[in-house]
Formats: sequence, structure tokens, C-alpha cells
Amino acid sequence: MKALSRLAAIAASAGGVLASAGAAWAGLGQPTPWQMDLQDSASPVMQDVAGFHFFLLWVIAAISAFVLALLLICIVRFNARANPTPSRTTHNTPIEILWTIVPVIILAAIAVPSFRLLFVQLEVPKPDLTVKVTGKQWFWSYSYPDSGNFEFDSLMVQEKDLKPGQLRLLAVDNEMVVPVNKVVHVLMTGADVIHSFTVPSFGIRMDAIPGRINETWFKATAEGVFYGQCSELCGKDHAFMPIAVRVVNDGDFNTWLNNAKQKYAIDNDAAHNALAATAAPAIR
Ligand SMILES: [Cu+2]
Repeated sequence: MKALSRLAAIAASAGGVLASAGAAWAGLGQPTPWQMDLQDSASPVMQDVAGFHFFLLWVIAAISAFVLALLLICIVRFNARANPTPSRTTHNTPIEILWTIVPVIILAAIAVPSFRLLFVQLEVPKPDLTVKVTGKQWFWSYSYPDSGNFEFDSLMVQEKDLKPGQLRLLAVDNEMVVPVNKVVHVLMTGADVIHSFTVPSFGIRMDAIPGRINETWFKATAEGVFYGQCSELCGKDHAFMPIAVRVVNDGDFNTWLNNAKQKYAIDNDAAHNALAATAAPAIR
């Protein structure tokens, strides 16, 4: 009985955790110490992901509780002492039909929202902005192909260089900047090995593969900085290539964009000359 009451206590505290899921247990855009839950959502897709996650959690909890109850009934009522002469029953048609049909219904109930979510993630709505992300060993490069001829690198701020308020292992020198409440189409590729572009609060995670372009999208619903990390083991500094996305209002975004066009402009002539200088001499 002591074990049972202990079990009940654990279940009660787990229930408390579930009930308070959200604000207290997870940060917005960044992980928190002792986080128990997904990061808070800041995009419609992540809202759906979190909703589906909790729906599944309740389904799993109900199934586990049901199986546990059946086990307890068997242990208490059908042990050798309580039930010395067991029944020889081997078949029960109604129960066999039930235990076939009920799981099918449960799986169908899971499949419908699951496929709906997959389509929401995969079908990119008409974008307001396109950002191309290139994973490199071991940092990210961002360019905005429809917004100007510029590209910049985003490297992690080393621990010794951290300024107050900057997050260890997550802060970067140049953040990716996007406007709030706009559909951002993200193209990703890898320059050397496979990386994975992941921002938990936006519910996006997509491999950046050399030689091909993958795509995903998000619509940030809150301003702020949202962090993520490379999520594909990509070499020795895999853990040190964070992603930081700063979401700002339209005015601030345009100011940033105008600055970025100057600051990070790609000098086509210089690039061409550099390439010409490194080209192998023609064979005569
Ligand atoms: Cu990586």
C-alpha cells in the first residue's frame, strides 16, 4: 500500500507539472534551467506542434493508466491465493473484436491531426521574405536573396567575450533579423557537411545538406530574440554554432536591412578578381 501511495504522489506531482506546463517550465525563444516542457511557441506551426504533443501525451497517459489498471486487477483478483482454480477460457469474440477496433480508432484519431500538421509544415504560404541559410563548419551564413546582394556570417560569441545579458553558447555576433508577423521562407543548404537549422520556438528544424536546398517557413508572432542550435552532428564544434533570430517591427527591420545592404554588401568585382587570382594558369 505504501508503494501505491508513493505512486499516487508521483502521479499527482506529474499532474501538477502538466497543469503548469508553459510559462513556469519553459522559456520563450530560449531554454531555461530545469525546463520540463517544450519552449513556448512563437509561431502558428509551433502552436500546432505543441497542441499535438499534448494531445498525444494525454492519449499515451490514458492508455498507460488503462493497462496499469488491468495489470493491477489481474494481480489482485487472479493471483494464486485469491483465485486457486483458474478458468480455462481461451476465446472471447466480443473482446477480440474490441481490442482490434479500438486501437484502429485511436490510431486514426492520431493520424488525422498528424498529417494535417505535416502539410502545414511542408506547404510554404506566400512568403513576405526569403532568407537563405548556409551551414558551415562551424557557423551560419545568412543572405536575403530577394532583398539585396549581401551575405553575412553569424558566429558564436566566445564565453570570455560575453557582455551582460548575452546567453552563453547561444549569443552570436550577427543575428538573423526578420520582421514580426510576416511569413519568412527559409532556404537552407550546407557548405561542407550536413547541418540542421533548428529554432524550437518557431517549430522549425530542417537539414542543411551540401548540394541541395531544403525549405521551411515560419511566421514569428512575437518580437524578441529566438535561439536555436545546429541539430545535426557536424564535427568538433557542432555544439558551438548557435542560431539567433531577432524579430523586430517593420520599421526596425527596414532600418536594419538598409544598414545590412551596405555593411555586408558582396563586392562582385572583388570576388571575381579574387577568383581570377586563384585560378590555375592556363596550360599552353
Ligand atoms: Cu552544424
